[in-house]
Formats: sequence, C-alpha cells, structure tokens
Amino acid sequence: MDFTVLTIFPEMVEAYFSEGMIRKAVDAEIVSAAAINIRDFANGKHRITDDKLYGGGCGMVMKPEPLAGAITAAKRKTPESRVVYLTPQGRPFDQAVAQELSEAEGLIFVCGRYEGIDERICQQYIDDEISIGDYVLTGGELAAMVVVDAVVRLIPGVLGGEDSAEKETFSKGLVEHAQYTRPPSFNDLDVPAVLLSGNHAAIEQWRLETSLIRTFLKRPDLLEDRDFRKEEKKILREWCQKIEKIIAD
Ligand code: 4HQ
Repeated sequence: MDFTVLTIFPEMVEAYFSEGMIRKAVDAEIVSAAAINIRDFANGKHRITDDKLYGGGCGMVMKPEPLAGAITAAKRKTPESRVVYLTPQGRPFDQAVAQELSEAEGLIFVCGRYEGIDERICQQYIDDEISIGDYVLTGGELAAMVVVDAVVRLIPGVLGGEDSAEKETFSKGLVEHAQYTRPPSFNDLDVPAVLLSGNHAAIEQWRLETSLIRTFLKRPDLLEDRDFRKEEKKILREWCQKIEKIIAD
C-alpha cells in the first residue's frame, strides 16, 4: 500500500507517519507513506494556493492548478491509486469502508483548507469522497490521518493485521469486552474471578457476554440489524429471564 497525503501542512502529516504502527509498517517496507506539499505546485512569487469565491461571498477556495499538479505528481508514483477527498459531504467512514480502502494499491488523500476545493477538481480528479463524521474541521489533514490509521492496521503483515482481522469476525459489530490487567485488586475493585481461573472456555463465554451486554447498554444502535449467532441469542435470552425473574411478583 502506498499512502500519499496532499496538504499545505505536510509537517502535520509527517509527524504522524513518524510514530507507532505506521512507522513500523514503513520501516518494514510493507507500506510507503509520504506527504506532498500542494504549495510546491503553485505558481507565482507567492505560491498562492487559494483564491476568492466566484460569485462573491466570504471565505476562500483552493485553486485548481496546484491541486491538479499535486495529484498528477502523486499518481506518477502509483498510477493505480485511488484519489480520496476528505469532506463532510462524503460517504460516512466506518470499518467496512476502511476494509475496502485497505485492498487498494495506493491511496492519495486530498486535504482541503478554507471552504474546500474548486468543484472541477472533484469532477475530474477525485475517485471517492469520504467524511469522518458530521462536524466541521479546519482542514482535511486530521481526517486523512484518521482514515490512514484505521486502514493501515488492516493491511496483511502490519503488526496484528492478520489475526486481529480474524478475531474481529467473532465479535464483529460489538463493542469490546471489559479488559483488565494487573494488579488483581485496585482501589477496592477486583478483577472478575473467571479471568484468573485459567478456564479458557469460561473466559471466552464471559467475554462474549460482557461484549453483548455492554453493546446493549452503550451502543444499542449496533444491535439493530445484527444477525445474532446462536450463542448470542442464548446469552440475551438468559439476561431477559434474569430480568423477568426480578420483576415477577
Ligand atoms: N473538513 N470529514 C472542510 C471536514 C471533514 C470531515 C475537511 C472541513 C475539508 C475543506 N473532512 N475541509 N468532517 O470537516 O472529512
């Protein structure tokens, strides 16, 4: 996978590329990651990348020529790359979109500032528009980093990339089970005994149970269209029965 981020603030993105899992993946040559400064493709003494809105109105828009130059330069490296524009108008980013993007040869992220980019860039150069959520950022850089971060960990060979994808088929679509580490007692709160029992079947059962109940309490929306597995239905029915017993008179 080849990640390229087009931005007028390349240092922002380079800082992210230089730490953690993405850094390790680059060092192992499983992915490449680079930021390209859009300003390098701007003409004139001042290398201006933005301009006033045609038709009037406040705010600035990113000029098309520097963006076209930067995208063309990025495509020369990996011609198969998908060009992604980060915008609140895009399709909502989620784990399924991350999975889809992780299968691409390369991803080129266009980061807009100000009020966005000239419409003709969207028409001629952009393959995909993605939103990381319904709120307004000051630029696409953080959104691009969010997308890269979610995608890189799914790439085969990247630390945890294979087995975590496997693990997630099991509890996919549910929130994480409760997690504990040492010490066994902290501020008068004990680690659940089952986790210290060494009984792996019981531990897996407990994890599925806490995962399901926590999803019901914290993110009930995730259960709305779920195809429950047999053991999941059993757990939920047992909770229903517990509740029925409490309210029975
Ligand atoms: N912006 N998801 C405006 C976002 C955004 C989002 C990026 C702000 C583009 C021009 N991007 N610029 N939400 O708010 O992706």
